[in-house]
Amino acid sequence: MTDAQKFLAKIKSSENILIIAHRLPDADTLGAAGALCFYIARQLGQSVEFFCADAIPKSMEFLGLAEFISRSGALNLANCDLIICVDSGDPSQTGIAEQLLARENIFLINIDHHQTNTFYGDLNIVEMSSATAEIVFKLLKSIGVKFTKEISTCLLVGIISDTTYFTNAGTTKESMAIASELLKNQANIKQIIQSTWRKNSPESLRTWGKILSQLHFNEKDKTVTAAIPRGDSVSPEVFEGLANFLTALYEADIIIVMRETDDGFVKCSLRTTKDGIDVAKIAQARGGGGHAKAAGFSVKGHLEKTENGWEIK
Ligand SMILES: [Mn+2]
Repeated sequence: MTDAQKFLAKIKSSENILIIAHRLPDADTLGAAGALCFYIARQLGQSVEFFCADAIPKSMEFLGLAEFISRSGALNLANCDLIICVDSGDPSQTGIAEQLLARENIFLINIDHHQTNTFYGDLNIVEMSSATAEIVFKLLKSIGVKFTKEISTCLLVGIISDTTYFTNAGTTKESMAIASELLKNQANIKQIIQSTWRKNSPESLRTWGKILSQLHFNEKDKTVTAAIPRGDSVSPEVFEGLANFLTALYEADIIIVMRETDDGFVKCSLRTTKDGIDVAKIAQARGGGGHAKAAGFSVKGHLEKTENGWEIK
């Protein structure tokens, strides 16, 4: 049996399926989850619920995941017999690791593309693709799913977002071919561009301006650091968006965007566009994870500006 056949057999033999996106959800985890929810509910007519420990950002509401969120609000794993985690490299990414690890008689399918994935599922469909949405596309295609407009839109937003509009190192001819096939199946590209790219407000650009004006470039080790002190609250989307934007700085080997959180941590997002540099390894050594060209970690501490740039003290 192939993974896709096992995946389909598990879905068909389960009564209550729970799809889980990672915390601080991005377009890939939501798109991959959305495509699975729409397929299971609309084409198989089975019961499916969606869970994310954090709220769906306003910009992603158009995907239509709200209808799959449990009405009771509370998460009770005892009610389900199959869990599918999407785009989560390890259980802690879901925000409910303890409950996942303590589960009994619930089959867990882990669908992900992070190189730091820990293979925590009973079935692990882990591939180094441009996006988890790309893996879900291949899975659904191999079992003959009809790519409706809503499924195609969900998968395309994941691919567009994780490839940063087909510009980063994760972009392949396969991700472009899949995107093209999704467009043929009526994926709503106009809505995707509007929701993910043309969404800046004067307020968010002023925040960017303030952060960019304090940008530090260390010529010796070719790192660029940007910092967002506590009190300058920015959404996770602005934070990741800024890190992606800074990859336009060709002189920098490594881009680091740091943000102080209210609970005494500094969240760091790492990017590189250079061959031979693997930021996932840097993040993993500090308890985080991610991809070779985009990764992140959190450490306890606060930010201080020194003559060497921003430092975590
Ligand atoms: Mn992803």
